[in-house]
Amino acid sequence: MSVTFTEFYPEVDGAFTMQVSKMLYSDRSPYQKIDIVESPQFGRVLLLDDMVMLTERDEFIYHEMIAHVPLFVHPNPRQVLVIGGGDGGTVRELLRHEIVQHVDLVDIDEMVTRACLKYIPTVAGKLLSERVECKFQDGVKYVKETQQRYDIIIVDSTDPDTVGEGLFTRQFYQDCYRILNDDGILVNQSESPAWQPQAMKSIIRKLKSVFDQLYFYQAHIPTYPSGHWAFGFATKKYHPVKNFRKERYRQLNLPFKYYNSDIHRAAFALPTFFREMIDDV
Ligand code: AG3
Repeated sequence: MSVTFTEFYPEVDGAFTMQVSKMLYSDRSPYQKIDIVESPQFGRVLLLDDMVMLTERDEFIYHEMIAHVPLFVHPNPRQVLVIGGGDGGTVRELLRHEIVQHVDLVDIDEMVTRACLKYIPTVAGKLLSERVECKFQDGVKYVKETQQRYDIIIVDSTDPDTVGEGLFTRQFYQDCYRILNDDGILVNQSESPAWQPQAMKSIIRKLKSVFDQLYFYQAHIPTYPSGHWAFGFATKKYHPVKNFRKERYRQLNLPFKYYNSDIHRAAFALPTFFREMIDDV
């Protein structure tokens, strides 16, 4: 007998199925259903409301791309805010840069972090670092009320039709703009341009109306819907490619598995249908 997990993709009436060898954790928080399973091919897998958030096999792609792209553009990224990202993967990548002094992680669901620390420590372990403060509260409220200022904000959320809904609103982006320094950068996970054009367009419209400059970049993440994934790169000042910090990149010489200087540039080269979506809005 074989046990499987299936994520359904309502946008395309399709699905992705993987074999599961063990159920490690299953619970319901006040916000969502949380499962961690083990799969022979994908390693440990975090599911929220039956959607794949990460697999040990390919999480490096998403986490390297959401973290290193803005970090290698900002000249002096000292204070970083992560909204969502309670699994810790984004924080792990951020901390590889010594220049980052402090990371605030604001995630509404402490149970996700507890479960990941226990069952996926390869991803979550760095949340215990001294350079990190975890604040388990609503990110929407946090950005509205905080007096802190940040160089970079990374929105590492779930899909828009979940507990993460508020992280896709114009008001939220406005509050992020307010708490970013004058040369700040916001990066957010922006769903799949291939299969979620409506969600994508709504993100484009709102970010465009708030930020001075807006760009998108993409990565290939096999275990997310369609595998074609986008990130918004909204800035007050810097250009994602012209302001790439080549020197710091060379000096740090970090071993990456997906990210590199060619990918940094190439990720901003978009297919025509995606470019048109951005231009048309
Ligand atoms: N956050 C984005 C996951 C979106 C995946 N959507 C889906 N499977 N329907 C990932 C969190 C990792 N830190």
